Amino acid sequence: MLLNKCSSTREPMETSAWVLTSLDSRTDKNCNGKKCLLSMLFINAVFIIVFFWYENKPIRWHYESRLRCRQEMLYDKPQIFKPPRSDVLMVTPWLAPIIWNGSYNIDILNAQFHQRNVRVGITVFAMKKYTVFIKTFIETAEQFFMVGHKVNYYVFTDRADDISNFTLPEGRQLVILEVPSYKQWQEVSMRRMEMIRDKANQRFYKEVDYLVCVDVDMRFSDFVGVEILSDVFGTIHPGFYNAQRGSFTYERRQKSTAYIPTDEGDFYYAGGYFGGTVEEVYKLTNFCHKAIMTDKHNSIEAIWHDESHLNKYFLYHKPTRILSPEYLWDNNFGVPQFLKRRRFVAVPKNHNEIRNKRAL
Ligand code: 4GW
Ligand code: MN
Repeated sequence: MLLNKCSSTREPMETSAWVLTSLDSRTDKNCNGKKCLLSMLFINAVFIIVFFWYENKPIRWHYESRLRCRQEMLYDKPQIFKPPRSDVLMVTPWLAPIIWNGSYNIDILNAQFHQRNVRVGITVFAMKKYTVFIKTFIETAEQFFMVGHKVNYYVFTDRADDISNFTLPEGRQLVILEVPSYKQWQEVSMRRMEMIRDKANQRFYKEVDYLVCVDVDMRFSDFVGVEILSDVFGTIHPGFYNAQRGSFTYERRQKSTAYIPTDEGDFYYAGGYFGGTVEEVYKLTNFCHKAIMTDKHNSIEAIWHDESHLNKYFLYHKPTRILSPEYLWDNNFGVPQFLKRRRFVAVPKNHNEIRNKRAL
């Protein structure tokens, strides 16, 4: 029936008519066998090409809308016998992931965090002369930090006038928090715990979901995204990633609340990079501040100040995610083979100029 219809149809149906005629011609005694086979092959090829073109066209042309509508994403299947990195430790004995380049798919993570409409606060202290670091810090963060997500920069300072205005895109804002300064630099560093704790309790919990608490004398030089976010995270100090327990510069005097015996400890965490949910950061900073105050009362100051107390906290409240030294690097340590990215790097500072007594 179709054949009849096609035969009587003019140009538009010519191909189908030809196809069906060819199929039919298999029974035709006059049909040349080779010709018949070639036509069959040709038809198959056309079908295959059309099929793949049709299948792939919407993926390439409407990839984004498909992602949105069908929550679909194309990526390589994880391979059970092919870990993405075999040169570094990717999980702790308490099953917290250690974040290295190549160990995660940022598209999957971004989709998850966008679904939750996550807001991230980044706290930074620019007290006294350290306001000079703010410009580079924010400019590089705008390029690399949590790109595409909602971000609040919380800048704690005693010199609000020294902080220039930044034009930030929608969803990102700068909040200047004026706070009192302290005479001693050790106190400036340690009081960060108290100030973060207080603001977490007063306002951060209303404005953001996660907090990232970092040093200001730094620049972003590669992407830092939602892969770092977890209940509570710490960062491996770039000077101690391969050190023995005994050489970690933990507080070793029993008189201090930050004391850690030589046969304990997992990593040496950096004081200048931790974070988590607002609630977890509240718990962490509250713990450290109270410990700092107890030490003060007992006339002892931990060897590396707030960093010593942070290390004590993480020993008994294990982080749920750990950032590799990619997230906190100092070029004075060179560029070892395992370090595929340097995402957040110390800005060299002229200690005399930035820290001299008259400036404080
Ligand atoms: C010595 O004279 C000083 S001043 C040591 C730290 C100082 C300081 C630190 C300061 O005058 N103002 C200030 O805002 N800070 C904050 O504490 C700033 O956010 C800085 O990144 C953080 C830790 O100090 P740091 O970066 O100098 O510490 P390191 O050298 O261990 O990264
Ligand atoms: Mn620093």
